[in-house]
Formats: sequence, C-alpha cells, structure tokens
Amino acid sequence: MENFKEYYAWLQPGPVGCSASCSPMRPGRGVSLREVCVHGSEQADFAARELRGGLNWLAGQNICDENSGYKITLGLDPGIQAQGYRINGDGNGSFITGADREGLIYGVFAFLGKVGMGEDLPGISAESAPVVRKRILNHWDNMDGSVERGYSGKSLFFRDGRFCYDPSRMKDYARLLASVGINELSINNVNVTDASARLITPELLPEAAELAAIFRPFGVRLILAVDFESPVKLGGLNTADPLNGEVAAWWKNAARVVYDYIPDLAGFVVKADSEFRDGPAALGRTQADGANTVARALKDFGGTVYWRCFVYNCRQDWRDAKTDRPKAAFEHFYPLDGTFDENVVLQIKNGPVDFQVREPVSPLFGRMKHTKQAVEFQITQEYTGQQIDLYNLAVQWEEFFAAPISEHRLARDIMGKEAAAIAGVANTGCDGNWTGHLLAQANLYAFGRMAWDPGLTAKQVTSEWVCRTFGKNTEFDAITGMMLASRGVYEKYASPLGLGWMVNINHHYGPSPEGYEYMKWGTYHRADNTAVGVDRTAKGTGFAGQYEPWLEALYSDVKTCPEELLLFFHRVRYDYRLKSGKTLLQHIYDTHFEGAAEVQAFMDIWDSLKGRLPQGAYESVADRLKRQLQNALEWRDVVNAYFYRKTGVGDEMGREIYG
Ligand code: GCW
Repeated sequence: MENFKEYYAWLQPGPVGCSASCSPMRPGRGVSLREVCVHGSEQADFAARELRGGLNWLAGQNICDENSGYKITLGLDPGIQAQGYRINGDGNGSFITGADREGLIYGVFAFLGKVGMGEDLPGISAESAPVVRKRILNHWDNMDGSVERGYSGKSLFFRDGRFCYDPSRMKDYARLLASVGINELSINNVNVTDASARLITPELLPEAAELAAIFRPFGVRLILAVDFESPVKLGGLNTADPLNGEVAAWWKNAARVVYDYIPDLAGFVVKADSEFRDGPAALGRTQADGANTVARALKDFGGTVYWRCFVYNCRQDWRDAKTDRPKAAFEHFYPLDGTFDENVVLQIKNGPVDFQVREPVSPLFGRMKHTKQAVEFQITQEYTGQQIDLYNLAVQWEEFFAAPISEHRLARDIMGKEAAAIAGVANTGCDGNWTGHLLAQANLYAFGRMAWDPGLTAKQVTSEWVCRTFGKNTEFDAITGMMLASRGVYEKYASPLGLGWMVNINHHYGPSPEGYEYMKWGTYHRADNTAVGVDRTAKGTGFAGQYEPWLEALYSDVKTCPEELLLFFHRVRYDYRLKSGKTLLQHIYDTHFEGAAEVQAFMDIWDSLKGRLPQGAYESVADRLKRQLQNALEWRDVVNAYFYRKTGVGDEMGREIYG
C-alpha cells in the first residue's frame, strides 16, 4: 500500500488496490495489464484516454497499447438504455459499449473499478444503466471561499470573491464524480450572495465557462444557484414579481447570456421564500408562478429549474403549538401539483424537517403525481457529526429508499419516475483528502452509487468502497462493519426516537437539549416532567394527515408507528413501555450509555488494524475517533442529565447520571 494517498480516494493506484491474494498486474488467464491495448472509434476518444490512463495507473506503468495482446474495444450501441453500458469479454479481449458518450465513460469507470478490485480482465462482464437520469451534487460554496456547512476546508472553486482553483485538481474532482456517476454539479451556495448572484453575468461567466469545460468531457454539467431577486438586484427592476412581463423578459435575456457562455448548462437551482430569502409568496404569488417564469427562460436552451421546497416560517413563536414546521412544504406545494412546467423539478429534502438523524420520508414524495421531483440528501454531515464523528449515510439512504410512501409503494418505486433526480449537498472541500474524515469519502461514493441504483444496499456500496480504498482483505471487513454500525451508534447517543434538534444552536455540533426549544425556527420537542415529543396525529398538529390514509394510520397509532420515529409522531410519557418492555426513560438512558460505549468499541476495532493500514490513514481516523468519543460522552451525559432533571427518575442500573 506504499502508494496509498487519501487524495486518490477510491481511485487508488495499483497494485495497492489488492492484497497478496490478487494482483492486478496479472489479472488472470495470463493477461497482464502491461499487454493490454485500447481501441475505439473517434467518439470514444475521451473514454479511451481515460481507460488508458486508468490502466497505466493500476499497472503502475504504461500499458503497451500496441495492436497486439489483449485488446479492449470501446464502442457505442444506441440500443442500450440511455447513459448505460455493457461490458463483456472473450479470451482475446474485452468490449466496453456505451449507449452514448456518457454511458461509455461510466462503462470505462466500472471496468477500471473491477480491475482495481482484482477481477480478471476476460471475466469482467456487467450491464447497467442509471435508474435516475439526473444525479446531482450541490455545493454550498461561497465566493469568499467559505463553505456553508462545510467540514472539509475551503471551497474547491472560489476564493476572495473570484474563481480560484487548481485545474489539475479540478480534473481529478471531475473524474472522481464521474467515476460514481454524478452528472450535474451546482457550484455555488443556494443562499446566493450579492457576489455569487453575479455568476450569471458576463463578469463571471467566462470563468464559469472555463470550469464547465473541465467537467464537460466527464459528462458532468454545471448548475448555477440563482437569486430569485436577481431582476431587482442585477437588473435594476423595481420588482421580482414573476407575473410581471418585464421580470419574465429579464429572466429570458439573462438565460440567453448564460447559455452563450455555457451552452450545456444543466439549469438553475433556486432557494426562494426560505430562511429570510424572498420568493414568490412574499409577493403574493405561488411557488409555481415563480418556478415557471424562470423555467420558461431556460426552456429554449434545454435547461431545468430545480426549485427547492424548503419553504417554512422561520420566524415562528415557540408559544404557538399549532403551527408545525414539517407541514410547511406540503402545504405550499401539494395544492400546486400539475401546475409546474415540464422543465421544473421540485427539489425536496428527504424528510419533512431538515436533515435530522431520523425523520420520516417527506409526504410530498408519492403524493405529487404530476410534478417532477428531486430527492435532496445532505452528504455533508451538518446534523450527523460534521465529519468528526463517523456516520455512514448509506445506511440512512437505504432506509429512505425502502420506506413506504403509500400502502403499495416504497420511496424506491418512484425513483426514475416522479423522482427525476437525486441531489446531494456536497461534503467535499480543499482538504487533502476531500472530505476531512477519510471515511466520509464513502458517503460521496455511496451517494453516487445509490443515485445510480437506489436498489443497492449500504453493505454493498460500503464494502465496495473499503475494498477500492484500502484493498481486498477480509480483515478490512471490520471497517465495513463499523461503518455500517455508525449511523445507529450516532443515533443512540444523539437525540432519541426521532426527536431531533437537541443540538447546539447555529453550528449544530454537540448536544444542547433546549438549544432550539424557545427559538423561532419551529423545532420543538416540548419535554416536560411527564412526557416528551410532539403529537402529529389528527389529535395534534395533523401532520400525519399529509400522508395517504394507510400510512397516516400506521404512523398515528403508537403501537404501529415505527419505534425509531415514536417521538416524531407522538407525545409519550416517560413511563410508557416500549416493545422491549423498557420504559421510554430507561430506553433513553440505555441507548445513550450504549452509544458512547460503542464509539469506544470502534476505537478498539480501528486500533486492531494498526500496521495493516497505511500509517497516515490509520492516524487520521484514530484522531477523529478520539474526538468522536469526547462528543459521544458529552451527548450521553448532557441528554441523560436533562431527562433525569425533568423526571427525577434515575437509571435502573445505577449508572452515573449527573443530576
Ligand atoms: O439545514 C439548513 C442549514 C442551512 C441551509 C438550509 C438549506 C443552505 O442549516 O445552512 O442553507 O438548511 O437547506 O437551505
């Protein structure tokens, strides 16, 4: 593993990719990577170059690439499903066939991935096409170089108000993204500033176009986040009212300029009427009025508007127990189903609140039958440990896809149908290893893989990542194991049973049980000395009624409500007995003690791998785990003390709780 670098992520050079049990230099049946040559038509030019480069990388030297030896032929077959590929081989060569240029690139990366994992060249065969056509990474990068909710260093794109990046690193990034199938990339924060609003003006477009040119050959198209107020802020109009003719004309002209510079721009993403940003509602218009006006400007150029549904009242009075934040998105958007233009995609967070550890699936999914949707996941770990704590998101996403959205459908069933896109908020930055925590690379990897195929399990993608990053070695199954356990462990020591929001305000790391309790953000658990949680059934806020009746009934009955969501849907007494027979309170104490102990166990597992892993990687993760333990102990003691002080009831097992 002497060539291992965290920077290479899952594209480690060979022969590191494998332990002694397999050698990519001799991939089987006498075929050595050195003897390989690559052939392809002109259309396959870029893919062929990537394949050669990738094979050289894995071989640790240049492949011979003469017209002899083992031949890999690249080609196109429009009969294959869009963006898909097929790989097969006979004794003399392999064939990588793409439906189109994108498909060919994905085929090449799939092939290289398999070589890297030690598969025999002639034996490599695969056929795959993405379930979801648009697989999007959203950066929340600001032009001053900071990253909103970023935990991996500065922006990859911007510094001091300008574009600023290393082109060769950018190319590596494009390759990394393409290798997991990501095909659209928004580069600036949805909280658009005065500086980033100008990205759609000739002042910054030439540089945006240069960036787009780096990503283009990899099949990654740029998206820009735009300000709904642009007609006022950039155009000098006195309104941004989407039904005003001048405003519509302004957007059309702006789009024409943008597409002059970046003809294949995928579109705009818009955060409107959200967290102090204006939008159509502020002007008495609907979300459809707003989205459609921008969409009509992009239509002639083939662009899409990704209109975010994160619309809620962020100036709520905590005394008001009727307004319930999770209801907001549905209330704004559901009545408008069917009124959005073809090129509008509503971008909906996976849950109804805001990227908490545990939330039900947003009720908009599945109920909006005539509107294109995108699921928005948060890869960056804002509420899930901030890339200090280990938190494998694939587990959470697998649960999302497997969750029912109606009696007969799971969330997975609408992917590639009503859900035309999957977006993830990026966890990458200028840190040497891209993601701060080395193991957080697996979240970016899993995002791409699961957006391509939502049927993949967390176990599949995580073990794949471990193998591609550290090599094929059964000892490393322990790493996969701890990664798969990590979400559950975090959940145990953070807030219990779907409650959420017990975090420190603003930065959102570490515990503060009442941090948000008396704030304007609409995030309350309303714990008192007898009970905790919010009744969201028909008797309470009525949120559960936003689901179709079967699902509403399931969530509304404490007996059938999935226990991990109990306090999301119900207000429950501390002496209520859970299915385990434990009281709610004892469950809270137990899980908090267990969670912290399990972090200690992660440290032991990681220690046991010392010497088998590259030293730097071993140390960087060991250091994060140490910090995670501190955090877990803090969570355990603060949350336990909080409920002890509320109830006056101690731990049945007599463990220390700080009164
Ligand atoms: O979770 C919240 C974050 C904000 C973010 C917002 C959003 C970009 O705390 O930082 O703003 O979500 O999704 O718009």
